[in-house]
Formats: sequence, structure tokens, C-alpha cells
Amino acid sequence: MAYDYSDLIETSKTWATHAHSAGWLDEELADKLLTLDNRLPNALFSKDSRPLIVAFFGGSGVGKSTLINRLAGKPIAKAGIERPTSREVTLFYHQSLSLQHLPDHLPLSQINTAQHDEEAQKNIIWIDMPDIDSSTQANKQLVLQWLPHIDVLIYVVSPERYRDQKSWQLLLAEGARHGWLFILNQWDNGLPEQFDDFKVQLHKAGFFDPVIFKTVCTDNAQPDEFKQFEITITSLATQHIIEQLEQREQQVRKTELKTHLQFISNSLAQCPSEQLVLEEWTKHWQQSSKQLTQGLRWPCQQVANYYTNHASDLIQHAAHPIIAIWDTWAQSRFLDVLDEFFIDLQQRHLPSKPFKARVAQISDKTTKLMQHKIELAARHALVNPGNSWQRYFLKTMHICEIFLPLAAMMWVGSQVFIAFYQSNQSNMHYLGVDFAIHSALLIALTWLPPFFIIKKMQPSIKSSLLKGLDKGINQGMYSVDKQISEAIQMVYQEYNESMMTLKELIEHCEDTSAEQRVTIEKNSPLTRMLLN
Ligand SMILES: Nc1nc2c(ncn2[C@@H]2O[C@H](COP(=O)(O)OP(=O)(O)OP(=O)(O)O)[C@@H](O)[C@H]2O)c(=O)[nH]1
Ligand SMILES: [Mg+2]
Repeated sequence: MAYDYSDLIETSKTWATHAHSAGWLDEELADKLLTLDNRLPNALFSKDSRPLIVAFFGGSGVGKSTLINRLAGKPIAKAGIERPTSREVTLFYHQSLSLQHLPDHLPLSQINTAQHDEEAQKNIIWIDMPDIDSSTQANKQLVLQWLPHIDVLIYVVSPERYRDQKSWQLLLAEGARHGWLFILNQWDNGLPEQFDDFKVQLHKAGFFDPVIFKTVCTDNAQPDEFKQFEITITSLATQHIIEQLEQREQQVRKTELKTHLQFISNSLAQCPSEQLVLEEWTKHWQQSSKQLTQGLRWPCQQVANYYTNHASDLIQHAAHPIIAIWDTWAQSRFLDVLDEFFIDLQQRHLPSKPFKARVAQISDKTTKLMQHKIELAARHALVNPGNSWQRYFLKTMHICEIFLPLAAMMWVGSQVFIAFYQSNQSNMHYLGVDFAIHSALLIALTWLPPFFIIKKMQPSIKSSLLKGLDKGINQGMYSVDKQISEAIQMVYQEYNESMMTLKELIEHCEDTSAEQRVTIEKNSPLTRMLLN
């Protein structure tokens, strides 16, 4: 389905607002879209069938108001020698037309209306606009406010002012949006060379064969082309031509919108890839996590020393932990790392705002996260001191400490029993003092080594705590790194979605349905009125 220009503008504006608040689009680029006009001539009318809207446009004093007065046959607009004369728009239209639906942005206080009952001009609204080139800025604003509602602009010039820069610039900027007719007024003062030169200028601007009328609006009636001009306009006031002009304007504006969107898309596409940003973050984090670990060694030792001497506090402080390893130094160092990373992003033409917004949520909670990880690991280390090999060895030694002396005692007992039995049978000597000493020594020797080893190899609270704190710091840092990497991925996900919407919008701008496509017949009066 082909989209209407106004729908496309609305969607583009919504996109721009969102992309700007998310930080992808800077203010200047967003403004380019947000200030685009979605108003078309049909905005002045609620129903489908509408009149042709024709406006006199040009510099001050060229005779615009005099021309509309001549049309009306009475002074409906103020004309004179004062520069500028007109400071309002004058609307001249058939009495059957209703202009109750004027959009809010058109200043009603600056509208002057006059009606007629001329049947031939039933479908035309004539508008006399203020000048576009005077020092009165409000006049220019008023013209710009009305321009989107005009179908045909009648560019009025005088022989002495046909090369006027300001009007000419607007013609070039607005050119393709409207149909154009040209009036070389005050022809009573004109020269044929000026007419030719004006025609050449228009040709250069892109009008293959411009329609120019030479008029003289003085009291002493001189022959001129005013009547032909009136007939031409009247011939244009058909629904078919109005539709063609409307469709063409939509198409031109869609192309302009597409150019804007394409420009934005190109500038956003310069962002480095997700992979590159992730690598950049890893590089920053690897360097800084080493510094952080080194810097945290001292508070770790302080905490370990404290608990070695106050082991009982470990229980008491369960509810109020004093293990404040991740201190203000660590947090501010971490924030510095993030700042350095953001500066790096900016240097790579990547807007840092979307990243800052996501990362801020993480950095706010870093102290809590690190504390939690460190405490958990420290407690775990105290419950299970040493490494697994140490714990296995100590367990074995505990078993040996019990079972080796037991085995030695059983052996001694069995010897005592055997010796007693044999001495009864053979009247031999019973066991002597030597046996008693050796047996005691054997039992002592089987007990002492495991006892000694257990004593010596038992990990101290300090070393266990240090190990636990170290492990907690590593785990915490791993978590922070992971969370930031995930935040980067999420930002890129948003970026990709935003780019996808933008791409779709650009495609919709290219998309024109059959009924929206403008085909202007070769013999149509429009062919000479439209900019190539
Ligand atoms: N000689 C001569 N003077 C003309 C002609 N048409 C208009 N004038 C005079 O030119 C002066 C300016 O005319 P306006 O109709 O007020 O000009 P305008 O373009 O509306 O000027 P702004 O309202 O200031 O933009 C008036 O004094 C007119 O009498 C013409 O064909 N020949
Ligand atoms: Mg005027």
C-alpha cells in the first residue's frame, strides 16, 4: 500500500522524536524532520472537490495587489507607493465557497477577504500575498505559512526588479511543488530585452517554455495580456488539473522527505559496528580491571588483618557487613573508565547518549553488586577454607590421626594376647618392659605425624579470607563486564530496529500507487507550468 505524504511525515516525525530522545539523532538532524511541513492545499477544505488556489507572489512594489484589484474590478487589497504596502493576505473568491476550515496556523487577523459572484471563476481562490523580499520579516513569515496551501503561484516581477534575489531563491526552493505562471507587470516601463532576459533566467531555472504575461495596470489603459492570463487561470480550474497538481506536489514532497531520510540514514550508518564497540569496551575494561584489582589489594589486606584478630566479629557483622572493599576510589575509577569509553565512542562518530543511558543504570548499582559478590565469596571461603586438594588431604590426615593409632593399639593388644597364651603353654617369660616402651612409642608415632601435619596445614582465617575476597572481586568484575557488554548489545538492537524503520520509511517514500502517480498529458497547460 502506498502511503500518503501526510502519513509519511507523521511517521517520520514520530521516528525522529523517538530517535532524538534515545540519543541517536542530534537536534539539528531531528529538527530537519520535525519542521517539515505536512500541509497540502487540500488542508483548507474538508471535502474532496475543491477550488484551485492561485496566489500572487513576488517582491514589494511589483504590482501584486494592483493585479488582484484589477481582477476584482474594485480596490479589495491595499496598493500603493509605501514599501511594503501589503501586510496581510487578501482572499478573493466566489460567494458560494466556504472557508470555515482554515487551519489554526494561518493567522486569521492577517486575512482580508472579498467575494464575487462571477460564475466563470467559481472554482478559483485568488490570493494576494505580501512581498517576500522586504525588510518586514513578518511578511516573509506570512508568505511561508501560506505557501503549502497554494496550487499555482503567479510570480509577478517588474522590468526593473525581475532579477530579485530573495524571490528567485524561493522559486528555486519551492519550484517543483507548485505550478508557476509569470507576470511581467509594469510593462509600460519594460523593454523587449528585459523580457528575453527574464525568459532566459527562467529557462536556466528549469522552465522549458515558461508562460509569461506582460501586463500594464495603469489608468491609461494600454493593450496587454491580462485577459489571456485570466483565461489561462480559468482553464486550469478543473478537478482533473487540481488533482494532478496535488499529486505532483505530494510526489515532490515525498522525494524531498526521502532525501532528508536518506541523509539521516547515511549519517547514522557511519556508526562503527557492534563488534568493534564490544572489542573497544573489552580493551578498556581489561586495562582498568588490572589497575582496580591492584588498587583493591590494600583494602583486602586491611579487612583480612582485621578479621584475623576479630574472628568473632564475622558472626556479629553478618547483619552489618564492614567488608567495604569496593570503596569510593574504586567506584570513581570505574566511572572514569566509562567516561574514557564514551569519549572513545564519540571520536568514532558514535552518539554516546544511548550508551550512557543504559550504562548509567548499571554504574548506579555497581557498588552494591561488587559488595554482594565479594561478601558472598568471602563467606564461602571461610566455610570451605583452602583449595579442594588441601581439604581432601586434611580429611585423609584426620582419618589417619584416628585410625593409625587405633591400628597400632590393636596390634599391641594382639601381641599381648599371643604372648600371654604362649607363656602359659611353654612357661616362657611374659612380655617385658622393652615391649611396653616400644608399643607406647609405636602408638605415639602413628598418632603424632597426622596430628602435626593437620596442625601445620590448616589454612589460616587470613589466607582463606584473602582468597575469598580475591575471588569475589574477580567474580564481581566479570559480572560488571558482562552487564556492560549486554547493555551495548541492547543499544545496538535498538539502533538496528531504528535503522530498519528508517529504511522502511525511505522505501515508502519511493512507493507510489497507480492512483497517486502523476501523468501529465503532452497538450496539458500544466506542461509549461511545471519545473523540470
Ligand atoms: N507604471 C506602472 N505602475 C504600476 C503598475 N502596476 C502597479 N503599479 C504601481 O506600483 C505600485 C505598487 O503596487 P502594489 O500593487 O502595491 O505592489 P505590491 O506588489 O502589492 O507591493 P507590496 O504590497 O508592497 O508587496 C503602485 O503605486 C501601483 O500603482 C503598472 O503596470 N505600471
Ligand atoms: Mg501588495
